[in-house]
Amino acid sequence: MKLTFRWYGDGDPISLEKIKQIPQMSGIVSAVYDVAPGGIWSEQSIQKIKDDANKAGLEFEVVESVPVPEEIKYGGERADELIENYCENVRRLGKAGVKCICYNFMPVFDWLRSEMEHQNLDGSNSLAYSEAELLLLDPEKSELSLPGWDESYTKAELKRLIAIYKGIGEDGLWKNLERFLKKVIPVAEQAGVNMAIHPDDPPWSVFGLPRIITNEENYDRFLSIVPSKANGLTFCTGSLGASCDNDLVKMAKKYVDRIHFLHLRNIKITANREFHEVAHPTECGSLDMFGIVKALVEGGFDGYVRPDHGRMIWGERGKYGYGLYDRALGAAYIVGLFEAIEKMTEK
Ligand code: DNO
Repeated sequence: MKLTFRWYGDGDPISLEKIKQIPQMSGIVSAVYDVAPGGIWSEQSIQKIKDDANKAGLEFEVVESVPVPEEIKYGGERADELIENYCENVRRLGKAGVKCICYNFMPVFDWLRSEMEHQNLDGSNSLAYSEAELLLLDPEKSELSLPGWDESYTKAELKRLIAIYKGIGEDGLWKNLERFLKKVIPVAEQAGVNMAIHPDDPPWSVFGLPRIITNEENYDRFLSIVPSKANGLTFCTGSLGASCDNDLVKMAKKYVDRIHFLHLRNIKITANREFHEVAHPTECGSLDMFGIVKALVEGGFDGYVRPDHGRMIWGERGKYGYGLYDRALGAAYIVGLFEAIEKMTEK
């Protein structure tokens, strides 16, 4: 495996030098942040990320994300043109040495949470989700703003988009995903890039919006649309694990050949559809981190790994989920977990 760390570019308060000091850190996961979804990334911007990373002794082989514009997801008039732009980004990234592109196909919202600073007993805080609380914020009915999303859309835009997606439903979303994959995956193969779809977070429908990258049945369907290695997965334990119906150890074992990117984080499930994010080790939450990594190592996993969201600890303030300290602790835990399991399973 290769250990990586998400870096939000020049605006990220965490410097590349600090990231490099985390033991065994191989590279960054980043993106071009000043082009709107659907636009083409300039080769200079891509090269600059790579040069900055390399100067700090880090690689730049993973992009998270090349966002899929809404019009591709709902199948608007410009979908084909936007898919062509997407393909161009894949080509350019491949040319610059990127090996893995993470993306998602969630309508309107990416991750959803009801609280950004959930107070934990130890004085730290973390992101939390309570379905009951979130539903009170239904953008169609409420004037309150959604945590994390208040500036992304105007209320009118949001209502329009939600209505469109309700109209196309899951079937329409699958159809549009298929159209996207059939064009993008052959380009990725040519470019030497593995595409890695991120699961929906949380992995169920919210506010009546269709969500389809959610469970084993849908993974099977997704992977069979284009049965190519380049059509792969970002296995995000915290996203998939929010649903107790997902058996993550079983899924890790089953899909290991198509998992190119691993997001490791733990959550504590406190009730049905209610959880908060915790420190990475198995003991701290509801997910069997050891079992998941063991299944992957035994299956020959050789993709990229990153510690996912951390709590805010030691008084750190910063981008929710993406502070330095708890993600660095998570990285050290991940390295230990892999080292122990790899040495135990060596023939
Ligand atoms: C949140 C992340 C997601 C992820 C995208 C990938 O912190 O896990 O925003 O980057 O869903 O496209």
